[in-house]
Amino acid sequence: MSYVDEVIERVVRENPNEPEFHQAVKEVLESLRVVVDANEEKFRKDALLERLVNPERQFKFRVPWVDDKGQVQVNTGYRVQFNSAIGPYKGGLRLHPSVNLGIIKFLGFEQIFKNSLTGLPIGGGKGGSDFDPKGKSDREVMAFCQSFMTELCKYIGADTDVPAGDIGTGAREIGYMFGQYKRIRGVFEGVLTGKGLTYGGSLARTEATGYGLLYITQEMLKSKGMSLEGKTVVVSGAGNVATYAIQKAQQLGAKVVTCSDSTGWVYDPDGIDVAALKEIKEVKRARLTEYKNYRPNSEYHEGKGVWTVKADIALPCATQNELGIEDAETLVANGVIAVAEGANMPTTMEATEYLQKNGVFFLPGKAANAGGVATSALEMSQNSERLSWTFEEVDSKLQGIMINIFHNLDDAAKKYGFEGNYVVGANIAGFEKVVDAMNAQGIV
Ligand code: NDP
Ligand code: 2IT
Repeated sequence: MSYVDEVIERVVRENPNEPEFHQAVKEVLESLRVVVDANEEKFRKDALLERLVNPERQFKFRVPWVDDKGQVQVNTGYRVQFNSAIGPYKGGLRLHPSVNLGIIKFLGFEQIFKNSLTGLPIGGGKGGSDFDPKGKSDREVMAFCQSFMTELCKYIGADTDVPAGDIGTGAREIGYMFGQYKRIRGVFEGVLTGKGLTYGGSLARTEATGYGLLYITQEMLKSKGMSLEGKTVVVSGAGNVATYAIQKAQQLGAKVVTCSDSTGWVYDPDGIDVAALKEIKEVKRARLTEYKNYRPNSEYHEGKGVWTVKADIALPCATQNELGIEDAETLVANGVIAVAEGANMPTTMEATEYLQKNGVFFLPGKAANAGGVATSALEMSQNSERLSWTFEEVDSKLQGIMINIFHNLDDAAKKYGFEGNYVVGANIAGFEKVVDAMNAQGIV
């Protein structure tokens, strides 16, 4: 059996009930076959892949807090410090009822390669909790965040591990967590990114993931002699990534006709109104059912459906495995040109392969959504030098980073004989730097 197959089998055996983690590992290791097979004995002797798929350490902890009725609630907190070969652990905190260790491990594993692709010195990590911020009062969210940080603060620090936002963790949650960290540890340092602008946050971090997604999509289209101008785009999600992806797509001349949340989706033939979306989601924290009040010409539908709308470009920006084989078939039948992942692993492996086989340009999340973490790393730089850069300065660095990422994937894919396969390109390009650093640092 090949070394890659042995390691995949071992991951499945040793990490039962973690299907998302298995999926992420399989996707990466399948792509690396061409690199590993060429030097199999050395990789096997060094147990390089076993070291890559086993987190350096992981924490699981109790998070007790008191709700508004005086009832004590208990959630579970996680932080997985996956790989620090190229820098301090870096990655978001997800607050969603579906969170479990397997989900955090899949996200942490992806983060290793994503962070490497940014070209910046950040290792891979991820954390979160099964706490659901939806429907909670501000006081309840604060109580949870303070309790969560009371434990997490023992394991993180500006030079050790720097968490940030993800699903359910936005500016409000980061603020409460930062306040508690500072109170307990007594240091004002860049221990979290995505901070408010008055206490060390970076301009353009809020926009960065969505903007970066469009910068790399634009660069890919440019390499094919195309552009976003005049294209119809379907987006899923209505959170941080989706909102700013829609905004930048519109600025670049495309028309975005859909968005969605976990209960339903919106079709707006005139193009999504970003101001309305922000007011509903960022200010009112309400459901998309409200969108029709702002745009009478739009349609609201319960359940899933954005991939049934005919479009040139599809941008999944909600959550993992939200675009399956049937969705891929519909998109292809409707003539989609490109799919770029704003979310982490939103496309199933079967759907990805189908899209690629049918000539759809496919940009994987670890490259396409890397603008968020890249800008987090720029926030860390600003915190270290105790300066704040202008919006234009950060945004132009972000553009440069995304353009570079595209060419790195493209070159890596070509070099190994997989021209146009950006999944293979991303995994190999991300892996090469991490492996080089791991080899240089010995068996640790
Ligand atoms: P938000 O919490 O801001 O928004 C998430 C959106 O996705 C909401 O509209 C939410 O709907 C929807 N959603 C979440 N879970 C589900 C689900 N299980 N089923 C259907 N819809 C769902 O999160 P972000 O925008 O920050 O994150 C979106 C994706 O992008 C995630 O995969 C995240 O890991 C990834 N990402 C985020 C980055 C960032 O900087 N924030 C950076 C890189 C990747 P509802 O409100 O109804 O739950
Ligand atoms: O998935 C991701 O890259 C994020 N949620 C952002 C991580 C970060 O540290 O900014």
